[in-house]
Amino acid sequence: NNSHGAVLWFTGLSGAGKTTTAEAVLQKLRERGRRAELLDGDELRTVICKGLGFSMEDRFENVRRIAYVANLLSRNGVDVLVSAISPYRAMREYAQQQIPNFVEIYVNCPLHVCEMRDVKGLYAKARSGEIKHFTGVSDPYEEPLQPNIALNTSSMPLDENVQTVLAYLDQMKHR
Ligand code: GGZ
Repeated sequence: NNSHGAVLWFTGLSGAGKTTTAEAVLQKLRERGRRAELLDGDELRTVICKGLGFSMEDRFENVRRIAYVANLLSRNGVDVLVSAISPYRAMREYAQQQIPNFVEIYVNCPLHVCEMRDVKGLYAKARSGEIKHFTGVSDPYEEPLQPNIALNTSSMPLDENVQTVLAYLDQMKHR
């Protein structure tokens, strides 16, 4: 459908750079005059996903709500950038099935690099056991097997990753 926006679904570990990359792409899209919105898992957990935890069930519910909103926006021509760990393949497949123009973007970054960055100090808390079920430490992350785009934030600069995403969007049909 020509009037649909794309849904760029950024998946990866905490601290891998999903939100940073998505924000940079968002800015570029807006500069190009596109209507675009970012749905950030961490942020939505303070509003429409408030009260959800990190069990498998709650993570699925989180993704289900995000996919629902992404769908509403994208069918109205808005490009949607989603930043959520979305650690299970099944939940990403669910989102893909719900959403036309779904683009899976694997924001890859080795665990030890995420852990070294530890921007919010969450990995330290996960290692000490203060936070349980922490993705990559004490909870699973199922890597995408066939992502539409694979980025690496430890070996590639932000600018280059942004260009990779924009180039992919440019070659998408029906946009
Ligand atoms: C993973 C956690 C956890 C646990 C709190 N596991 O990097 P952040 O801090 O800013 O973003 C992470 C966010 C994860 O929310 P998502 O909505 O993206 O997750 S999911 O898609 O799995 O539903 C992280 C923080 O919350 N955080 N506890 N146990 N990340």
